[in-house]
Amino acid sequence: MTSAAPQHDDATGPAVDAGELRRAIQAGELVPWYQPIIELATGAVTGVEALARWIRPGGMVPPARFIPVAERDDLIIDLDLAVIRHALVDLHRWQRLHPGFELNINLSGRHLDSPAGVAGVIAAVESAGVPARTVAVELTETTRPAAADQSTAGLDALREHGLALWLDDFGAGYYDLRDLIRLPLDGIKFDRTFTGQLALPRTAPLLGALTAAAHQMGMRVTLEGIETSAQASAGRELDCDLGQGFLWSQPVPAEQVESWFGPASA
Ligand code: G
Ligand code: MN
Repeated sequence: MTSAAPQHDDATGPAVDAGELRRAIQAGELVPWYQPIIELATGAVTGVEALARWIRPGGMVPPARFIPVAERDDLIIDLDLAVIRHALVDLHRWQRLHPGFELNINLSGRHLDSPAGVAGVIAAVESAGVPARTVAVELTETTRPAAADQSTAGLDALREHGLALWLDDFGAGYYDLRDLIRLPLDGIKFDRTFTGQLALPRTAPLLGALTAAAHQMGMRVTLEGIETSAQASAGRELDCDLGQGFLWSQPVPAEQVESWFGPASA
C-alpha cells in the first residue's frame, strides 16, 4: 500500500477562530479522510477510521489547530456529526463492493454528555442504510465526559442500536482501568506511544497482559501508530487483533480507499 499524503498533525500556524470554523462546517469544508485498519493475522483491510480534515481554498488546516477550538464549546458536536454523515455516505458506497466493510468514527466526550449528540449519531447511522454493526464509535480522549463517571446511558443507547464502542488512545489519556470494568466496550485501541516504546523491556509484558485481559472480557484490541513491519510483528506476537499506522497508510481522501479492498501488503 502506498501513500503520498503528507502528515497534518502539527499545531503550528495562527489560531483558528470559532466563528470561522462554524462557517466552514456549514459550508461542508470539514470532510473525513481515512486510514485503513488491518487484521494483523491476515493483512486484510477490515475497514477505515474516519479522521476530520478541514480543506479550504487556501489549503489544509491541521486538525491539531481546529479540534481544540471546536472542543471548547459544543461546536465539536456539529463538527463530529458533519464528518460522520459524510463518512456514512462513503461507507454505504464502499459496502456495495465490500459487504461488511467497517467504519470507525471519533466521538468527543461532549456527545456523551448531550442526549441530542447521541441521538444525532444514532439517527445518522439509521438513515445511512448501513448495518449499525459495521459502525464503531471511538471514544476520544481529549476530554473526559462527565457521563463516563455518572451514567452510561449514552453509551448504552449507542450499543442498543447496534454500534460498537471502542476506547481510543487507551493508556495515555483520561480513561483508565476502571473504565474497562465499567463501560460497555467492544474494544480498546492502545495509544501509539506504546508502539513507539516496544523496544523498552516493560512495554510488551504490559500490552500482552492487557490484550489477554481484553480478550477474556470479550473485547478486541487495536495497536495504533504502527510504522514498521517489526512493530506489526510485535503486535501479532502480543495477540493484538488489529493494527493501524503509517506502515500501511497515512489518512487519505475517500477516492483512495477503494484501492485497499484487496489484501494489504505488510
Ligand atoms: O486519536 P486518534 O488515534 O484518533 O488520532 C489519529 C491521528 O493519528 C491521525 O491524525 C493520524 O494522522 C495520526 N496517526 C495515524 N497513524 C499514525 C502513525 O503511525 N504514526 C503517527 N505518528 N501518527 C499517526
Ligand atoms: Mn481515533
